[in-house]
Amino acid sequence: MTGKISNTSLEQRARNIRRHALRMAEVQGQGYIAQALGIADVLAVSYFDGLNYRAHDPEWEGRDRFLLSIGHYAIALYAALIEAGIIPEDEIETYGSDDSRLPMSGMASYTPGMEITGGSLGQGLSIAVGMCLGLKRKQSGSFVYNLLSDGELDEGSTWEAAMSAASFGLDNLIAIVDVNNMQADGPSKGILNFEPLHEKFAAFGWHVQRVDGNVIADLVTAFRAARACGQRKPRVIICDTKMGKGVDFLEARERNHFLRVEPEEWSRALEAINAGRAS
Ligand SMILES: Cc1ncc(C[n+]2csc(CCOP(=O)(O)OP(=O)(O)O)c2C)c(N)n1
Ligand SMILES: [Mg+2]
Repeated sequence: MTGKISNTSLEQRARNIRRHALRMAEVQGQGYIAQALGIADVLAVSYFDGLNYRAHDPEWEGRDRFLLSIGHYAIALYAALIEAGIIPEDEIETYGSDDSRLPMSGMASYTPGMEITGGSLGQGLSIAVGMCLGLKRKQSGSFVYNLLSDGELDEGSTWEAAMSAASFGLDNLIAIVDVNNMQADGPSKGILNFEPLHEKFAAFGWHVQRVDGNVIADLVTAFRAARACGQRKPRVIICDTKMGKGVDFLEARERNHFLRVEPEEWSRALEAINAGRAS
């Protein structure tokens, strides 16, 4: 809910999101935890300063939609939905198990608050464009947020959607790109160089901001400016994030797209978050 809470409270929310994600990953002993730690600040600002929603009525028509293109980041979104009160905290123990509402890849039909099934990369922005057009036809004031990864920028469909969004003047669309400079096969820029990203989105007709995605105060300013910019343009917030943020030995891992962590390391990771070194 657009609650305008203090940055200190948002930092606490981000720490809680990291804790929930770590506890889920511990259930499986592995997971996409480095991304979750990296994106926790963005999710805290999204769910506690940016989005309008009703925790007890996740399908409320007047809500802002948050689309997760990147199904493998589901662990991060579940952690935010738990912190937001949309998913009960005790479901953490079911993470990734048969019959759980929290499968390892995000599935819209399973989980409250999960708007789309996004595991096939590069589809989210196109879905967001369609939703934005539909909301405009209904004269809704809701915004559609779409969290993409830097790996998704390699998908041509992302750029078709970016061009469409500007062409249709979708000022109800806010894309968030997590630039963690990592993909499944290694550092993103070594695979396909997507820079200069600010200039690319600007050339496509978007309102563009680029921020440190692990600095709450900067995120708050950018998220508020994206809603309020007043131009008839889609908006993008490019967020540079640090994988493993807040847990020094996970930040230091080189190939951290998918992590296995030893049992004793989970408690060390939680201690690092509890000690407040995150954010
Ligand atoms: C269309 C498509 N191609 C390939 C994949 C396999 N895949 C899953 S995650 C991933 C890496 C994508 O990059 P990014 O999300 O930036 O990785 P991360 O930051 O999580 O390391 C790939 C290629 C997929 N899910 N969908
Ligand atoms: Mg990445």
